[in-house]
Amino acid sequence: SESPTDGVDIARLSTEQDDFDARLDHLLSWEGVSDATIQQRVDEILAEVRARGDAALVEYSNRFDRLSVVSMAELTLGEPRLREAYEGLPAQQRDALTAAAERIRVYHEHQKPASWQYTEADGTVLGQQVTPLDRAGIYVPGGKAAYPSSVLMNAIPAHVAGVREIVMVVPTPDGVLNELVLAAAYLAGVDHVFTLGGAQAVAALAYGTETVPRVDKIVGPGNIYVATAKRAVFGQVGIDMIAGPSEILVVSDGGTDPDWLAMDLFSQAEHDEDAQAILVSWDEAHLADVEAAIARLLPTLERAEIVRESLSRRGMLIRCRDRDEAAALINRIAPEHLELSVANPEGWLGDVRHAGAIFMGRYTAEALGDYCAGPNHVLPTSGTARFSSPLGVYDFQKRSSIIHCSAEGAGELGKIASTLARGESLTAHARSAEYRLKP
Ligand code: HSO
Ligand code: ZN
Repeated sequence: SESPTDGVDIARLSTEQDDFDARLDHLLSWEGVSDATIQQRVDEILAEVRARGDAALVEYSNRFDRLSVVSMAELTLGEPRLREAYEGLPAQQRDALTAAAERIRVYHEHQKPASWQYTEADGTVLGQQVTPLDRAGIYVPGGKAAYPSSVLMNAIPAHVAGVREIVMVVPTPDGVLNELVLAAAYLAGVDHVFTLGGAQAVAALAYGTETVPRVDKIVGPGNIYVATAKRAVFGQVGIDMIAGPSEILVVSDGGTDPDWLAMDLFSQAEHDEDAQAILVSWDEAHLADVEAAIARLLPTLERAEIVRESLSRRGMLIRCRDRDEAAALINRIAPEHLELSVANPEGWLGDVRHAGAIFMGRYTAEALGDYCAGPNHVLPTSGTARFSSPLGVYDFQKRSSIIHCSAEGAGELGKIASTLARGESLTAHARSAEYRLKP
């Protein structure tokens, strides 16, 4: 029963409909475009940057960002320039950015894992040592999608993890710098910024050039060229997840102001036309109230056209039978953002197995988490919350195993190892272990 409301054609679903599963799956599915031409162009750019370094970067930047620079020096911003951007911000922006950065830092400090070890009776010590990456690269998109908040969310966990050098790349189409992005980089502890974008920026970070240092891992969102380039250099360097469009699933028990819920759905939908906003409730009258609020408030939005498009492409208002059915839907959808707009959200936590971030109660708008609550806003999308986690300090660290055998321990382990090694016909292994057996 689709019910167009003043040009907002948001799908109405009920779990009682025969075709509910098919409709839900259809609206959830999202295919990232990946075509052979893009792949080929990206491969060519990667090869050029790898072979010709800075010269290729200068050429591509002039071509794709309509610049006219002659050397990488003109595409390099050092710490003083970042500080200048920070200091030049209007006080209110500067204070808000600083407060957000501090809250994000404190939250991520709690994520720092400890190294550990234990000692066995014979004195053998076993453990795990956690160490940061030497260098991380952060890709920041240009233009409309250049979010200073995302600079904080990507760079602060790297900084907290103890990464020695954080390199950021951001394209400057037509030479336009985004001061808020530079200020965020300053606050987040970014060491240098190169005004590069696209596949060429990814190539520079992955392979290194005369000017751009090679990094160990590349994180941050980007367009299809960036995503394709990241996939291609994976293995040479680490990468984060390739994010799909942003999504929100709101569960309401009927007790939240419909205007609040409509605006929460809009806040996701305004990101882009493929973003997904879903509301689930067992209260039919409440769903109708939210639908009316959507129709009334949508025309008041700055980004009304994007929101209208995204709600009609992939939005849903779902009526379910009861609370348990709502909980089952959460786990089936495994949303990037889950808002539990209910009276007793703690009572739900035990039932939520798959969600990137869980916003508890009527007051916790997703927008607060997007900017400043503290947790990361880089989250698993498209159902990948089934197996992955928010970006965090752990993404900028690795673990080394520690093994320190006592003489006695080497004797005990040597017997086991030599037996297993002979079973594998690896006699040098066996003899290496046997040398250390007690006579
Ligand atoms: N909701 C976005 C993050 C963001 N929102 C940035 C505003 N700025 C992806 O989860
Ligand atoms: Zn957002």
